[in-house]
Amino acid sequence: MFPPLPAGEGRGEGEQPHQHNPAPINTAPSHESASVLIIVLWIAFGLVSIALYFAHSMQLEHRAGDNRVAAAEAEQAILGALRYVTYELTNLPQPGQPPDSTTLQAEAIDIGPAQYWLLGRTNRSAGGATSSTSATAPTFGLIDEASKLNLNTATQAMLEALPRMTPELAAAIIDWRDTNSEVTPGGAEDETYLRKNPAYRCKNAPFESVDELRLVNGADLDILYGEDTNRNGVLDDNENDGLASLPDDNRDGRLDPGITEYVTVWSREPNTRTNGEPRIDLATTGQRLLPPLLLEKFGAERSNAILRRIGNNWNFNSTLQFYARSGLTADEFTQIAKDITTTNTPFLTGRVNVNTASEAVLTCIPGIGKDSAAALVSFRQSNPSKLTSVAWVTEVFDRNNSNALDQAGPFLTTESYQFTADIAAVGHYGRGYQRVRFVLDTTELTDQGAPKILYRQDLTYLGWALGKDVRQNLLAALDSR
Ligand SMILES: [Ca+2]
Ligand SMILES: [Ca+2]
Ligand SMILES: [Ca+2]
Ligand SMILES: [Ca+2]
Repeated sequence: MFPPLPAGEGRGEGEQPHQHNPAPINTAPSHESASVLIIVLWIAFGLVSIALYFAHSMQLEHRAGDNRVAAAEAEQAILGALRYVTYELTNLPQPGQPPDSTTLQAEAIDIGPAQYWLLGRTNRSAGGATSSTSATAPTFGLIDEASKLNLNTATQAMLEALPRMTPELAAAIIDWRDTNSEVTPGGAEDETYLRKNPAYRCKNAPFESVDELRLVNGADLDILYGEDTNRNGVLDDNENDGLASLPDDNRDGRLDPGITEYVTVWSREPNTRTNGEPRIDLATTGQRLLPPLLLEKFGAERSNAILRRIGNNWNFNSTLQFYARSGLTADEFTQIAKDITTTNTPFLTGRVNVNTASEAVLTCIPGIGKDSAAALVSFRQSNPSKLTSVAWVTEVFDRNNSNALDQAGPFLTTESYQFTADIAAVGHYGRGYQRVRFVLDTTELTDQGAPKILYRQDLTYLGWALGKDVRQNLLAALDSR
């Protein structure tokens, strides 16, 4: 006997079918909605990824755009700085003398959201530039082109005396600029250059830029730029760490730059008096024109004494030699120095400004050499008021050592007419660094009466040249925003 089934528990199919299979009825739609959910999730995930991707690339784009804006601001600041320098050089208080370095606006000058700097050289405008160029912070100002050796007028011996120079390169420089094709011993003419790949010819004409040196046989990057790879005249960290980072430097705590630091092609002075007339050429017009000038400046008695001392020999190889022989005082000489000359060409090319040249450059000048170069530099540092004409060098050389004076005289001046404005700038927030170098010539004027720009070179690719301090100041200004 079977116990009676409780109501509703019978297996009869017709009875309460819903209670027997609730699961199959509900499972089918739940599987479906799970798949839908997963698909939706995937789509959502995909959309989010795409959104994130675009957001990121927008951000990058925004950043890049922002940097482009900053670079454009820096470029404009450089043009602004160039206009400022042009103005200063147009309105020099004394033609032939550099602008006053103490009032020149050369460091972290604001132009809108941008700032510019004029990269100068250590103490040079102030009469310094010692042999130990060990400064790690840049000096700001203009660079005097007359403080350098002129590649077009320096003799082979003068070139050979430059730091890092090889006798072969010095000879090749002579061959590059001379019009003939006779090979100077160790030098290079057409046959050397035609063997190169690609082949080219020896120029046989004057240098038009310093960078042209890269074409001259034997000029490698080490000789040209030495340790100063960013060409700022300053010892940067990577230039004093040996081989840890380029360049391969000697880690001696001082900058050993290449020859481009010391040479120019632009230095020349007008051979005219301040009123624009030609200077009195002592050998030709001296006997006729100098006596009235001496009379006007110093009176009859003094003038006659000077003329007696000069005697009948009016041939001088330099005004410095004239000074030594005439018995003029340094003050007297300064008063007439710009009125007299020993050549009759319209320009005096390539004389070195003894007031601003570095010891390395002075060392190259005949009759000076290493010892006298150091003595000249230290004399001008301690006697800044005496530098009004070349007469002061006789206080360093023995005035009776006519040999040294005769040799050095033709190469020395105290005037400068060409200046480099090496301008670096950043845009807003210190971004968008740019650097362009200009060479300006005050002996050649534009229609507007402004100094002519002889050369323009973008140096942005050399990287940061303003040193650690400027970078830290910019970062600090950014933090304090
Ligand atoms: Ca030649
Ligand atoms: Ca450097
Ligand atoms: Ca290094
Ligand atoms: Ca070094």
